[in-house]
Amino acid sequence: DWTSYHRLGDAKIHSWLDDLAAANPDTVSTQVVGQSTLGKDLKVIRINTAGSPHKFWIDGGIHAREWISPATVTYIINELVNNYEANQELVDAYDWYILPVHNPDGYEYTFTDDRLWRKTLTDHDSFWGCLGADPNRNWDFHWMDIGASQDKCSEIFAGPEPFSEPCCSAIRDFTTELNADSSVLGYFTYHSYSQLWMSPWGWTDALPPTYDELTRVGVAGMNALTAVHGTDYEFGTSTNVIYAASGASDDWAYGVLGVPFVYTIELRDQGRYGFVLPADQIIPSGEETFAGLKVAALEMLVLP
Ligand code: 0X9
Ligand code: ZN
Repeated sequence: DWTSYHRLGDAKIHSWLDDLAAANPDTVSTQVVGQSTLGKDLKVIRINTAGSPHKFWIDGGIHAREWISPATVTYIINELVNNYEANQELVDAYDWYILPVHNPDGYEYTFTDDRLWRKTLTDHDSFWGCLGADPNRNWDFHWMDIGASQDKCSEIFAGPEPFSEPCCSAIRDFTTELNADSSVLGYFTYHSYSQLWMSPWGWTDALPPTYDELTRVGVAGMNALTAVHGTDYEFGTSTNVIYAASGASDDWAYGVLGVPFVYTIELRDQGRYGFVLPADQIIPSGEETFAGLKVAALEMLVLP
């Protein structure tokens, strides 16, 4: 349910995904697309109701402490699978691939050890004993250009080299295979917090080549999101609305993978609770985020 935040194992997120697949054997399946550093599964759920040629990638939980992200992504999955009648046009329009917890080691660590942990838990032999790398600085596109660090104790440690983090290289490989025929239209990655709907680029303040299209679809989605509960969002490129930071998954998905509609969405709130967002905001966040996704995803299919 969406009244509290859930762990990964033991009848929690992963087994819920498997239960959805078991209950909908013709349309829903799960697959383990790799393992984290500590051997936890990277579990992707696929929802394919109508054999659409257009694929859609969604991930959450790349940063461990951003609990509203996996919670909102599982809410989205539930809408797509268990509320099919109400959302049929959207569900049928894509072949969906959704990873609720991109950084499972870090996510579990925020329950057991450190609520505000951000990074992975890979041991990079830090002199000071610091663990992990920032999985959103580890992608091989302008890696370490800006807004990233080589200090192993930094919250934005980019890793010793690009794709040092197994949770990043596994998703690189999986999405590259998915997009071998250029069929992935959307790559949405959910973070928190700040209430921002961001397009590439995040490594430069220059606008990406298709910024007009990214804006048309992104602003349509954002307005639909705001319409649900009046939650204010801002649209723009990552560099222009927060800060320049390179080596993130969004710029890689747009610049290397070549997916046309790539967004990083920073969910609730604007800092009152920050990462420690009360669980009673999960459902409203899910409702509005799903409404935004729905409009954006359908808008993506409309030729400009
Ligand atoms: O810094 C990040 O990785 C993201 N913000 S967060 O507070 N969730 O850590 C923003 C990433 C935006 N994209 C790029 N800078 N490319
Ligand atoms: Zn984040």
